[in-house]
Amino acid sequence: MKTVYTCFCTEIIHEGHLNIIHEAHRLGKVVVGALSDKALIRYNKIPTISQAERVKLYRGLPDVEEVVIQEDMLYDDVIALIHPDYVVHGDNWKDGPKAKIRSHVEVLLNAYGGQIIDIPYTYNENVKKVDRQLREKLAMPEYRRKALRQLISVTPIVKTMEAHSGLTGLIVEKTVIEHEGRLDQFDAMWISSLCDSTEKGKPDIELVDMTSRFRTIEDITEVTTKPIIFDGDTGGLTEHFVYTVRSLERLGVSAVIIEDKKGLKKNSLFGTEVVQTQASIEEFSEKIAAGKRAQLTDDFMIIARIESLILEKGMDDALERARAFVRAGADGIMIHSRKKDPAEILEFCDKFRLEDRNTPIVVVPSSFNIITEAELVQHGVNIVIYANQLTRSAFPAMQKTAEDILKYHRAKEVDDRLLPIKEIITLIDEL
Ligand code: SPV
Ligand code: MG
Repeated sequence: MKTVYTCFCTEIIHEGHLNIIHEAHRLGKVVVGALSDKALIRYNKIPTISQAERVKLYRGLPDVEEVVIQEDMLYDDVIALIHPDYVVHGDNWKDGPKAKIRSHVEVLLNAYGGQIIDIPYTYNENVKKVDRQLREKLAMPEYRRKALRQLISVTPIVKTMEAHSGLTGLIVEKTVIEHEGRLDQFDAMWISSLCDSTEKGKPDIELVDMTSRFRTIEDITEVTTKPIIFDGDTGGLTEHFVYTVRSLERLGVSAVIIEDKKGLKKNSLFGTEVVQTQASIEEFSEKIAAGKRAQLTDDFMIIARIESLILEKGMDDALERARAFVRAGADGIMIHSRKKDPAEILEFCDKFRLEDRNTPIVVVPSSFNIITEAELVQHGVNIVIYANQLTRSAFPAMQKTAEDILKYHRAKEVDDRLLPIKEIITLIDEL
C-alpha cells in the first residue's frame, strides 16, 4: 500500500480539496498534513480557527487515514517523517511564489524515488467564494488587530513596511520574493506620520488631523489584510489620546506608537537642528497609562517611543525612560536614533534586554540602514520598520518623469520606465 501525502492550510473545505483527497485515495493511503499555526502565521496566513480545530476538520473527511502536523512550509519535516510515495497538490503551485515550494519538494522526493502528482486545480464560483471569504475574514478588525501579537510570538523579527495609501498598502500586502530558497514578504504595515503628511504635501508636525489619518487607515484596510502599526506622533493631549486608542482598536489597528515629545512636534530626523521638547517621564507615563485604561481589547498594543538619543540626552536617560514606560503599561519600546552608525541603538537594546527579556523592542533603521535584520534579531529586536522607503523611491521617479516630459515636449522618452498601460489598468483586482 502506497502512502500519499497532501498538505492543507484551509479552514473551509470545498470541492477542490475533496477532489484532491479523492485522487489521492486512488493512489494509496491518504495522509493529510495540517500546516501548523506557527508556519501559517510565519507566512501571513494568520489562522482564524485553531490548529486543533483544523486537525479535527481534516480527520472528519472521507478517505483520510491520518492527519499529521506539518511545521515546515517547505515540507522537510513531514517528508523526513513519513517518506510518502506521492505528494499530491493542486497544479496551481506550478506558478508564482509557490513554485519554489514545489521544486523543493521535488528534490526531497527524488532523493528516494517519491513522486509529485499535480491535480488540475478546481476553480469554480463556489471555490472562488470560499477563497474570498477566507481572505476577507483576515481583513476583519478582530482578526487583523491580534495578528501583530501572533507574529511577534512566532517570527524572529516582524518586518514592517510603510504604507500611506491603498496602492502602497497593496504593494506591502502582495510583494513576495523568492531568494536563496526562501519565500519572503513583509509582515506588517507602518502608517508613518512623515509619509502620510508628505503624501498630502504637508509638513510632519501633527498638522494632518486624526480624521484624515483615520481615512488613510481605512483606504489601506479596505484592500489589505496585514496588521497595522500606526504612528501616533506624540499622541496629542492625554484627553484626546484615549479616544484615539478606541478609534484605532475599532479600525482593526494592532498597535500605536507614541513618542515622548510635547509641544510642536517636528520629525525626529531633524534631531537637535530644530527645537523639540521631550515630555517628562511622569507626564508621558500618565499618557500611556490612560491609553491602557481606555483600551477595550487585549490585542491592542501601545508602544512607547523614546527620543532621548535623537535629542542627545544620553543612554541612561533612554534606559530610565524605557523602564518607566514599561511600568506605566507600555506593550513595547521603540528606540530611535539618527546616527548612521547603529552602535547606540545596539547598546540600548543590549542593556535593555539584560533587564527586560520580554517587552518587544521596535527600531526604525532609516539612518543606520547598514544594519541587517539578522543582526537586529541578535540584539533582541522584535519589530523592524522601514518607515519611508516607498515614498522616497516614488518621489524621485515621479519628479524625473515630470522633468523629462517638460524637456522633450512629449511622453515617448519616459515610456520605457513606466508601467505598461495594460498593466496599470489591470493592476487592481475587481471583486
Ligand atoms: C515616521 O515615519 O513618521 C516616523 C519615523 O515617525 S521618523 O521619520 O524617523 O521619525
Ligand atoms: Mg512620525
